[in-house]
Amino acid sequence: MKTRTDTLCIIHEHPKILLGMKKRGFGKGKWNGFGGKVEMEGVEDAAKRELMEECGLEAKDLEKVGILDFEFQGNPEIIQVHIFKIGDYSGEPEESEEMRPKWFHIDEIPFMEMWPDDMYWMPMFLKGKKFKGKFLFGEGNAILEKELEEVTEI
Ligand code: 6OG
Repeated sequence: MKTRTDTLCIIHEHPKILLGMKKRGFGKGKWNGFGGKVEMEGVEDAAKRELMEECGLEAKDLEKVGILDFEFQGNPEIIQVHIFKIGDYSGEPEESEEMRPKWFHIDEIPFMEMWPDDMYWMPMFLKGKKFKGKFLFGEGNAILEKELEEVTEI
């Protein structure tokens, strides 16, 4: 199995979170945090770069809160997503070619239009917990297997 590393940044300004509607590519039509593939750089630098590219915000303070491994049945590549909470940032969210940002109240997170794993780890994220996990997806992105645990260190 090959592993690819991705980042995912979520801004939590209680009681709202900032998500973006993915307009193209992998996950098109879903609300998600901002992120993408790590290139020739550190994971944190990649997270900052993707946040800037996708919604024009400069992350001032990032905290890694989760690592999730995603496997799709029949695909030999594991996507390891490093999830960051952005505590402080500068700028105003702006639409890009890839994402249309929108604030959601935490009671109105559109889980039905998000990756199906999100409803499991988002409550941990919102409570300020750290977590690690692994999801196996099958046909129609149905979750076939899941492991998710709260951790103290990432
Ligand atoms: P590009 O490859 O388009 O970035 N990502 C996932 N996010 C969630 N919530 N669940 C998943 O379950 C995901 N798989 C990938 C990582 C893809 C973006 O999508 C995230 C990246 O931020 C399967 O550059």
